[in-house]
Amino acid sequence: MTCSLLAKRRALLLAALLLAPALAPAAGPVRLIFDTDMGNDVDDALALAMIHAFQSRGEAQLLAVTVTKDSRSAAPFVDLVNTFYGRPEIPVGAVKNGKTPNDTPMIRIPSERRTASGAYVYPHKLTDGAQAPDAVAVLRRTLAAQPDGSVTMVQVGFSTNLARMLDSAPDAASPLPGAQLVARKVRLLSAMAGHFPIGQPEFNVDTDIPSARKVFAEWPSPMIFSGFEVGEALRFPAACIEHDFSWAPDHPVAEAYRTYMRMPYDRPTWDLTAVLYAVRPGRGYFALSPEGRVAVDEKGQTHFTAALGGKRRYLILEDAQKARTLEALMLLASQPRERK
Ligand SMILES: [Ca+2]
Repeated sequence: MTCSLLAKRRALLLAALLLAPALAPAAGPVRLIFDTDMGNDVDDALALAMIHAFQSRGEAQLLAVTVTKDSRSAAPFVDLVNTFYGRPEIPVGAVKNGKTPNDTPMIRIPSERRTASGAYVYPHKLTDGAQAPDAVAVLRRTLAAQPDGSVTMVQVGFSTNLARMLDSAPDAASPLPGAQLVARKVRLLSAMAGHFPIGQPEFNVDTDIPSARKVFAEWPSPMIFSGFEVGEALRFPAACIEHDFSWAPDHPVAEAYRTYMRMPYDRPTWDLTAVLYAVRPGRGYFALSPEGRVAVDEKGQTHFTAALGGKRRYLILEDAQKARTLEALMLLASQPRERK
C-alpha cells in the first residue's frame, strides 16, 4: 500500500470513529448471554473460557448460555466447562430442530471421559442436549429478569436461536413479544458472522441464511460484527495450549483443542474476538467501520452499506493492533480459574 493510500485509509477510519463513537462502557460487570454452536470449531470453547476469566475479574457476569448446535454433546460440554470454572448453576438452553446435528470428538470425548473409578473427569449434570430446556425459553426467562437496557449478547454460531427469539410469543416469563423484550433489555449484540467489507459466504451465516437475514435486519439493538477476516488474522498459538493451560492437568478446553485437530496447529480466533469486543468495547483492540446496514444475499454473502444512524458496524483490525489483541485473547482464554 502506498503512503498516500495509507493516509487516506487512516483519515477515513478516523472520520468513522469521530462520526460514531464506541458504545459507552456498561456500569459494573457486563451482563452476558453467550449463544454458541459449541462443537463445530474449537474457538467457541476458547471463547467460553475467556468469558469465565472476565467473570473472575469482575468484568462480566455470564447469565446464560444458549446452544445452536443441535447435537447430543454440545450442551453437556458447555455445562462441564461452566462446572469446571466453578459455575455449575449457569442456565444452558439448547436449540430444538436446529442445524448441525453431528456430534464431534472435541465435545463428545471430554463429556464422556471417566476416571478409573467411573466418575466423570469433568463433572456435569446435562448428559444429552435433548435434556436441556429450549433455548428461546431460556433467553426469554433470562432477559425478563434483567434491568432494562443492560444485557449484552454474544452470538458466535448461527442465528437460529435469536431469530426465533424475535418471533417468540408472550409467556409466563414476560408479557412482551420477543422483539419487544429484546428491544427493552438488550444494549448490544456482538456477533461473529459474515465477511467484511465483502468476501466469501461465512459458515455461521450460510448454515442458516433465513435466520441470519432476519436477525441482521430486525434485531433492535446495535449490532457489531466480527467478520471472518478478523479472527483469521489472529491465530491462537498451539504453544499457548501446550504451556499456558498446564495449571490444570485435565483442562476441558485444552483437551477440546487437542482433540479438534492434530496438534500442533494455530486456529483462528473468530469467536474470541466477539467476546473481547463485547466486554471491553472501548479498549482499542479493534477499530470500527462507519454505521450502516448488513444484508445477506442468497449465497450467504454479507453486504455492508454505510448509512448514518444505521445500527450495524463491523470490527476492523489494524496491523498495529494485532500483537496486543492476540496477547489479550491468549491471557484471558488461559487464565486460571478462581480459587474457592
Ligand atoms: Ca462458533
